Amino acid sequence: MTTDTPEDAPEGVFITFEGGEGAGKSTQILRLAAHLRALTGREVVTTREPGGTPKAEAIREAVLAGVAKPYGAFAEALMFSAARIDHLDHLIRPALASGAVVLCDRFSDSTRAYQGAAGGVDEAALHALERVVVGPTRPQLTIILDLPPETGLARARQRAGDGEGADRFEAETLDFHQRLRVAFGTIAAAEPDRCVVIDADAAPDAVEAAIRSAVAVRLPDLLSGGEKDATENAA
Ligand code: T5A
Repeated sequence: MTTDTPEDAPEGVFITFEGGEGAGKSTQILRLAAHLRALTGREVVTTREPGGTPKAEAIREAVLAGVAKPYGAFAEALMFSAARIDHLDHLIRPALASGAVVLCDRFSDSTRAYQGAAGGVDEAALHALERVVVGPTRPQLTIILDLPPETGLARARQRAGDGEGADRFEAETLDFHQRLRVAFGTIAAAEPDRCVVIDADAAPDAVEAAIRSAVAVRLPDLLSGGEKDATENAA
């Protein structure tokens, strides 16, 4: 597989969305994708973790059903990593190499937060794992949707409907979800150039507006390049 960008294609842009359960990531990814397509004319690929490819989706089904839980949080980190390797090799890197904008619902910060800070796996071990699995394919921008875990869990429950039970991580204690929130805040504070925290405890339109502003500020070339392309196309 080649990771070279074809000469006539713009550089790929990798944006990840992170946060606790029911933070609104899926909702906002679709909105940002539509906005970027309309504004830039670029190919925008939306995807998720765990998942995004058939093999990674198979791992998703198993992990969220709790299959790896008895083996402990490090084993779960390995499962998420196996899914991530396939996702990177077969979807994310090829899309970036073709010049697409890739919007990914969760990525390696979720492993740091869920299996690391909240799950108790040694930070150094996860750091080494991330270095091997992710390599140089790091997001240019990570949007962290922040809200009280009680609100996010209530949203997730409402969406799932009364008939369905919580998945492997939704079923964790409130304390676990509070540790997650702190963990995402710590990640953002440690990498302020990459991460932006958005208040997700607001109406969807307000969250969308805040995300658009963050993208405009953090990735000005993405939007100005799009306007230039649109002008060129119109000429
Ligand atoms: N995981 C994942 C790990 O432990 N380690 C890892 O390395 C990785 C990659 C994935 C699980 O795997 C764990 C984390 C997760 O527990 P999932 O089902 O994909 O499982 O879980 P989430 O990513 O949390 O996805 P959710 O679908 O639960 O949440 P979203 O995508 O953040 O929220 P969304 O957009 O689906 O919205 C949820 C509901 O709220 C409403 C929506 O309409 C929807 O009904 N909503 C709002 N309501 C009010 N105000 C707003 N602003 C709203 N925005 C959305």
